[in-house]
Amino acid sequence: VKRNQNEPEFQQAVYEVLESLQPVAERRPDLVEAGVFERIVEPERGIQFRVAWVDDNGKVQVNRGFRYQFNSAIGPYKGGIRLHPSVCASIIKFLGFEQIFKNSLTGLPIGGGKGGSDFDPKGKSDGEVMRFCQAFMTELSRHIGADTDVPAGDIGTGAREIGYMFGQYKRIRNEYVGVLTGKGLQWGGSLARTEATGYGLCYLVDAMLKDHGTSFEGKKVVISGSGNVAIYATQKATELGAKVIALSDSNGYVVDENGINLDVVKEIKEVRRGRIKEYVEAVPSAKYFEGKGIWNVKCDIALPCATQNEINEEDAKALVANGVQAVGEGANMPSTPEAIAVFQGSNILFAPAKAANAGGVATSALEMSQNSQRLSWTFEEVDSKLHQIMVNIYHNISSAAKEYGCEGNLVAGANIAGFLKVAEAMKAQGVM
Ligand code: AKG
Repeated sequence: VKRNQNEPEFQQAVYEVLESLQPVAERRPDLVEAGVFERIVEPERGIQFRVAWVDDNGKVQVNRGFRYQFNSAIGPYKGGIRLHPSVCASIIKFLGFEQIFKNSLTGLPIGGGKGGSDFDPKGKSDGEVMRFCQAFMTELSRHIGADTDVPAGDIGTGAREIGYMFGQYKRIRNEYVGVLTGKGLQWGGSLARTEATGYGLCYLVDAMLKDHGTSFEGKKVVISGSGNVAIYATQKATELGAKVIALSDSNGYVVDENGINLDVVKEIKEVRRGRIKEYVEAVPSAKYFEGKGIWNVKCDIALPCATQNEINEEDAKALVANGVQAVGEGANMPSTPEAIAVFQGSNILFAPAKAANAGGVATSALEMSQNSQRLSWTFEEVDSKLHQIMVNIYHNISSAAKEYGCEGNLVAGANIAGFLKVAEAMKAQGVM
């Protein structure tokens, strides 16, 4: 604890995991003896570096870059790059730590890592974004590789940023390899990667609902965020028979009781790079509300897809009071520990992020496989593998919870199932 005093997000993530691993420590003294619990909370390597670039006015700008290579016991480090002004060591370490368990749950051979920078792409020109990405990759390229560490997108890093980073890696290393995922379809990307996190979230929540004799059919859904995860969760939930009635961004939220029109959202977010309040210009019957408050909108299913700690205790109580039946986390760690306690004390179905949003990284691993084969699979092939992976994750975490005496607690189930695979590998590979 002393070691990470100024890292509250990282401590929060570690506490949650270690708490649920208590029954594993009791049943597996061999893992305790192998020091797995102490070792897994310490990143194998953390890199912090200066990213200097020149803005459109000719002024030198300096940002801070990070890559935490957390755990490589079951495969090359894998995880996204977050570009957001809030990025600091604590946030990248919490994300990298969570990534270990999430990646393990996919059943695919990927270790855990995460990177980012406090650079804010909002309001920057294409040229500025390109110069930043090139400067960022100039340093990062020394530390990553197709068999070493394979970054991808996250908040603030989409197809455009991955393109500039891939171009710079190729220029520096003179290698055309699958060193990043989330690439464009013409240059090594996988079909369905864009949709994967949002689709995967709905596939897992659907499996959870079905296991409890219900489904998305006829349900009202509130989704926070309006980025990639939120957009494709909206699409899949709608396809599965639900009506998505609200989306948000960091300024406010929009409520459309007729069901969100995704074409309008895609035009705003993907083409104009605008704000969600612009939705009401195209759909005047919808309402826009400034500020936080989306969790007061009455719904059957809530899918937080914005960012960490976006649902606090009060928000969770409001959701429960309004009769929410299920919550599935599309963002990383969107519920505070107090909010999770409210959900777990209320008998609602709760799917934690490590399991629920694993579809993105799972499909990234499928992109890596296609790159290694130098082949591209069809959309249907990738989507059906993704679907199967998400259903398997649900059943694995649900069984792990049962086996370790906490039936129905999917937070514990995800942590236990994700941990065991990595822990066995760490023990087998010796102390390091
Ligand atoms: C996440 O799952 O949060 C990621 O950052 C995964 C990104 C990827 O490697 O596809």
